[in-house]
This record gives sequence, structure tokens and C-alpha cells, in this order.
Amino acid sequence: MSRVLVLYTGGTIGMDHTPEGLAPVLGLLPRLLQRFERPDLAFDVVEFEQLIDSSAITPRQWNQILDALVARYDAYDGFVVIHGTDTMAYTAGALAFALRGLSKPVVLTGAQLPLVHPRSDGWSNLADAFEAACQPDLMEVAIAFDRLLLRGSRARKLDAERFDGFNSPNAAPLAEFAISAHWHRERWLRPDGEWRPQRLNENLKLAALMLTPGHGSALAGQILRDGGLDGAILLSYGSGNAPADPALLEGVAAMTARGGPVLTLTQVVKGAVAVGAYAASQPLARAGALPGGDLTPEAALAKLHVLLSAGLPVDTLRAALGRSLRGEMTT
Ligand code: ASN
Repeated sequence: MSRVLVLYTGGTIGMDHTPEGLAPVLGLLPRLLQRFERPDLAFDVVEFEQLIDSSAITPRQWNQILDALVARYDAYDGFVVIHGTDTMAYTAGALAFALRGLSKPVVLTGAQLPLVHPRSDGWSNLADAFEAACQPDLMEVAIAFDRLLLRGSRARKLDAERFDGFNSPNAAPLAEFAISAHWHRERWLRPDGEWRPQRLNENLKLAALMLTPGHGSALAGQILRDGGLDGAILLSYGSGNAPADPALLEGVAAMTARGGPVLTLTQVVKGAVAVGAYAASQPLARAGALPGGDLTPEAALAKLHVLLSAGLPVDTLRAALGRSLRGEMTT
């Protein structure tokens, strides 16, 4: 018998039609979940008081999820987090880094179409999430969506129309669900030490700045210099290239001098920042930006947020940003 806790935060899956459009309806999803009752699965549902469209997610909700999970951690074998798809990858990243020492499955899922729709993808996503949450050797945060189980810190929403809304462009799936479930256990993480979850500092100011041709670089530099940020990610071109724009480089250097990390990522969906592949990648690195490898923007923001919340000394923080902590980057 597996004991699973379901944390229901909102999202399309539990929505119904209202005069304003689709919106979450209290009580609807817990009622529909009765369909998953069976003798070898005992589950409880915590329905959040304020069910949200996940576009409204903030670090406050991340702490609510963390608090609810941590308070009941010992009483359950696995956890299913029901969440809207729009920001599911951000939440999966936040949980992956915050749940340090996790030794149980935490599986996020949702749907592109509500359960009340006859063609909803929610039923199969929930079934796969429950099955993954019952695997005692899955000790990481994952997303179950459209017959795939993806590493939470690698997943991205890549399609807003089709049912295969998620993938992890730089990492192979953790499982694939067909007539049989194909568990790729050789890809699963081992626990990383003792259980020591980290709450998020809700006041941190982080930004993702995307370089664009023309004034974009100078504007990014200005924000880095004057924006009062605690940390930032910079979405550069290709393999980590950027124009040697003095305003941009000055911004990176100013932020770095204040101890605020600037992580360089690529705007490209697949591939990695590789400093030195092109001469055009060197100025950012020399100004103090840290190469983020093939981190996704969602995981990078989550990693920055959790590490900054832990209040690490600058050197320790920079070293941790350069390492893969929970399988989030290829090293
Ligand atoms: N807007 C919805 C949400 O993220 C989208 C979904 O769940 N499919 O809450």
C-alpha cells in the first residue's frame, strides 16, 4: 500500500467554465480524484485555499507548497503537486533545489484541457503522476506530462496547444508511459545527504534579461547596474555570445562587484553556454558573469533563488552555481 499526498494549487486541470472564461472551482478536483481510489493506494488531498491560474505564482506560493509538504513529509511515501502548466517548470525547479536531501518522489502534473472536458489530457497525466509517486526509488522532483516523466529541474513548457506541452530539451526523460511504464532508473538521482529543506526568501529581486540586437544590451546593462537586483540571468546568443557593449559589461561588472551573481544562459532551446568557443563569449565572462551551461531559464532562476535564500557567502554561492546540484546541468 502506497501513501500519497496530493497538493492541489490550481491550474487548468481543475478549472470549469465561468462567465469570465476558465477558472479554478473549489472542491471540483478533489471530487474527481475519487476515480483514482484503489486498494493499494491511499491518498489525501490538500486543496489550497486560493486556487490560482499558475501565471499568478510567486515565491509565497512556493513556500506554501514547501510548508505543506515538509510538515507531512514523514507520513507519506510520495507527493503529487497539481499545478497549472504556465509556470510548472519554475515551481518544479524551485522545489528541486529547495527540497535538499529529498528521498521520496515529488511529481508535478496538470493538464492542457480541464478534467471536465471530454478530451482532457488530465486523466492520463494524473494516472502517470500517481504511478511515479509510488516508486520508492524515485528521489527527485519530476513532471509527469503527456506520457513522459521529466526531471523537474530540466523541464520546460514548449507547447501551449498540443498535449505534449513539456519536454526537457537537454536531458532524456526519467520514464515513458506506454502499455508498460518504462522506468529509466539509470537516469534517476541519488539523494544528496540529509533532509534539510530550504524556505525561499520572498523579498529577493531577481530578473531574467534577454539580449536583443540594438539597444537591448545597453538596457540590460543599465538594469544590472541600477536595478537593485539580488541576482540575474542573462539570456545571451548561441553558445554564450554577446556584443562587447560597454554598458552591458559595466552592468555585469557592477553587479558582480556588489556580490550579485549574473548567470549567462543561451536563448536557444537546446545546447549550452561554452565560454571560449567564440571570442564573443569572453567579454561577459571577464566582466564576472558565470556560465550557466545548459541550464534552463526556469531552473536557473530557481537555483539562484534557493541559493540566495540560503544566505551563502559569495564564493560558496558562485561555486554552487557552477556545479550541477540536482542534475540540472550537463557537466
Ligand atoms: N493558465 C493555466 C495555468 O497555468 C494553464 C494550464 O494549466 N494549462 O494555470
